[in-house]
Amino acid sequence: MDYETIQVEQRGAVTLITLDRPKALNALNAQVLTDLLAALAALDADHSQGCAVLTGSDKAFAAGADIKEMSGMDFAAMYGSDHFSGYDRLVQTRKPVIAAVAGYALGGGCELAMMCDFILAADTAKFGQPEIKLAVSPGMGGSQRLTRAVGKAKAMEMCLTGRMMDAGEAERAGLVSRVIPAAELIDEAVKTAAVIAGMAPIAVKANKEMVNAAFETGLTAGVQFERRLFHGLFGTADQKEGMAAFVEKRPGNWTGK
Ligand code: CO8
Repeated sequence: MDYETIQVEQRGAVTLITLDRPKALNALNAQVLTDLLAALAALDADHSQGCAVLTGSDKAFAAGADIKEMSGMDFAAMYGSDHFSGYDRLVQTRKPVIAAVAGYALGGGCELAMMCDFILAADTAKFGQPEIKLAVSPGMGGSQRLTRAVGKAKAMEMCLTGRMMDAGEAERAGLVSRVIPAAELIDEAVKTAAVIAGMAPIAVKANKEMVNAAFETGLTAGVQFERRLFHGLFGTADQKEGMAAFVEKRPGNWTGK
């Protein structure tokens, strides 16, 4: 399939999606959303693919929502079209998506990275919610996801001042899982995605769903949800295979059933 604003490449069982609007530092316009939704729907539908990596360029993962596209819009246009609400569908992707962030991840770019299942950051990465400088605010979940990721103090400071966090600070604050030298970012992200793609597919979906549930539920309900999904995995052929393979000291051979 051809896309206008992204490049999609399959590397084994890993789908590598690269934002491709270099002249606008990968600013997110309506077409990017359309392309991303199509690429992630294709990922979910393709049994040969187990995990995606979403990345940008060396200079920018994405420098935010497209300010030029938004600047002329009024309340009726924004509210009437529920502008960018399609990103809610993006987070419903059932296979894991890893954000591999180098350079700027600002505004909607930071929010897009946080919609992924986890973030691997190059040592050049810079995260920020600078919308306040434009007299607006995060609008794709940043005020909520950043606060859950790094806590109120840092999230509030970043949203109110627009200051950026470098990769080291982002790792210490829990926004990213690991910092990687920029030159190795894509290879390391694809390697990590390949590890995930090599796991039993139903178990991958269940693990993703239960970790995400921690954001939506209280502890007792979350633990209960986890336990029920754990019980459910004992209804899969891959659970039998996985435990037999352990006992027989061999790799598991997954059927996705
Ligand atoms: N939108 C559109 N174009 C952009 C954007 C953007 N967010 N960011 C950069 N560009 C363009 C520039 O206009 C410039 O284009 P041109 O060459 O035609 O002038 C080109 O990219 C290169 O940018 P710079 O010359 O500015 O590059 P610098 O290296 O000097 O600076 C920065 C890099 C610091 C990243 C700078 O470009 C910048 O500050 N960009 C804007 C960052 C920002 O404010 N992001 C937040 C945008 S608002 C947002 O994301 C809201 C999200 C919620 C939306 C929800 C809707 C419901």
